[in-house]
Amino acid sequence: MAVEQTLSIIKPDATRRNLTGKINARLEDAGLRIVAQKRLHLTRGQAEQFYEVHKERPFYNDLVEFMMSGPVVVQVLEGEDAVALNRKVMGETNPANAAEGTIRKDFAESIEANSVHGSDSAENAAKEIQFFFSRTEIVG
Ligand code: IDP
Ligand code: MG
Repeated sequence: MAVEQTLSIIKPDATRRNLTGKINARLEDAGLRIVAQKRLHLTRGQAEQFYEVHKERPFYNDLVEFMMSGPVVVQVLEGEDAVALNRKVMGETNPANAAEGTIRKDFAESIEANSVHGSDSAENAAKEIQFFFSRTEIVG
């Protein structure tokens, strides 16, 4: 294990319900440090590009619309094994399959409106962090 950084997004379903603080508490309680954070409204271009890997999936267009439907909070999380740890704290994509005590189990509305994004590998984390943050915005 090593200290890693990962990209997290608090999605529009969660900002709409004023859950930013509750979700941040879950992340911090798990040992992740929020070393960068900003609230923004994704443009269509940003949402399309961020989820480009899913372009051929049937849910892509709806996902892009959903991610533009309200503000998001993008953040860089740092900690031991941060990529895998964040995925564990988030829970499965479909809240119906998510373990007890995970963010998605407790807060997600649906498989689409599932409250949080987290990078799925160290390689993708590096790309996704760069997509939203400059180096000077990340303060460890
Ligand atoms: P992940 O967020 O758990 O990594 P991915 O498979 O990468 O899941 O999917 C990206 C996002 O696309 C999900 O978080 C969710 O918002 C949405 N999504 C995934 N699968 C479905 C689906 O079957 N129907 C609708 N939306 C989906
Ligand atoms: Mg994913």
